[in-house]
Amino acid sequence: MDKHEVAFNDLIAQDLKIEPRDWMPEKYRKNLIRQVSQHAHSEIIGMQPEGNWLLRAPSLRAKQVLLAKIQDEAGHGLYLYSVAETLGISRQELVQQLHEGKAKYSSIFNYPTLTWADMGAVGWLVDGAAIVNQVSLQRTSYGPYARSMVRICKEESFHQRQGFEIMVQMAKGTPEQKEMAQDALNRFWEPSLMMFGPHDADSAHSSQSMKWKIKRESNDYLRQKFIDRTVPQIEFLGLTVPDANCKWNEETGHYDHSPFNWDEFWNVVEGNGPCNAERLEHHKKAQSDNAWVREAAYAYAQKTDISAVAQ
Ligand code: FAQ
Repeated sequence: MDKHEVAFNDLIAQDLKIEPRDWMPEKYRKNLIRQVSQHAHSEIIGMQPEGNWLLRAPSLRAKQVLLAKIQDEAGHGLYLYSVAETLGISRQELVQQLHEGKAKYSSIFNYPTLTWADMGAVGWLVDGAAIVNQVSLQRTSYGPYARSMVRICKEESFHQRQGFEIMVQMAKGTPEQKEMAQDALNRFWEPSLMMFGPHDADSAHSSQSMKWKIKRESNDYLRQKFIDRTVPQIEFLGLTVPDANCKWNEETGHYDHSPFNWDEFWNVVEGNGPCNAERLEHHKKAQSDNAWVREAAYAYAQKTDISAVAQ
């Protein structure tokens, strides 16, 4: 082991942060780019299912709140692309990997948002699941990633509350509204649990990522934490958990649940979910329609000699 590797291992062992100028193993760098870019793409692609409801929000207040939330997600994507750039990859390459299907984004965003109650379910469940995962990532070993998570978690917490507020309004509203809330929960429950990734036994990256402290908790641990925290909220709403086997287990101190449909998960991850093609096409079109903005910014930067501008 050379002295660089010893110093790197030492920083990890002491729970200190690895910073962009520190030496790091090539596999650590590549694995981080993979995870952070997947995270960034998720934030950006994740704007689409909610953007679908912006022009149909039921009040001006609801529209303002949803708009602010979606703009936050754009900000999260930008912080995370910047984190990935500190690892020596350009924004252009990251977007190209997404378009070529080499980089993934969260499976959850490949499901359609069919009713206004889905805006409640997305904020409450999807942002709720994202928070459980991201709170643990505040302690990730890569400094810029850990620091970006602090602000992101604060904002996700507002998103979770805005979603829960919609769910309360719907679940305590008319019978039809309550039915819509239940239907949204039914459709988003299992896909939200799958955001945490495959079972630990099938998680290709977990073992190495945990050793390097890129990941601080396992997929199954975080998924169970989310279930335990969310089932009482479902009960508060007067809704039914869409899983007959989801019952409190005195012995384990956790809620049991049915086995998940992993075939569906892998099918969506491999690009065959209900909205995969639509999401990617929309992103490619936006990228090409807006090319002139990047070109103009680049031309302006060259004229004014701002050498640090991203291409
Ligand atoms: N979807 O070995 P593992 C949000 C892939 S942010 C698609 O367990 P890892 C905010 C995985 O990439 C949501 N693919 O992987 C918001 C790997 O394939 P690869 C995003 C998945 O990395 C709300 C393979 O399966 N959050 O929602 C998924 O150790 C509302 C094997 O899996 C993050 O990205 C999946 N669900 O653990 C925005 C958090 N799960 O790359 C807008 C950061 C796994 O070898 C609106 N990421 N795969 O080709 C992580 O914590 C981790 O990457 C995990 C997966 C836990 C997601």
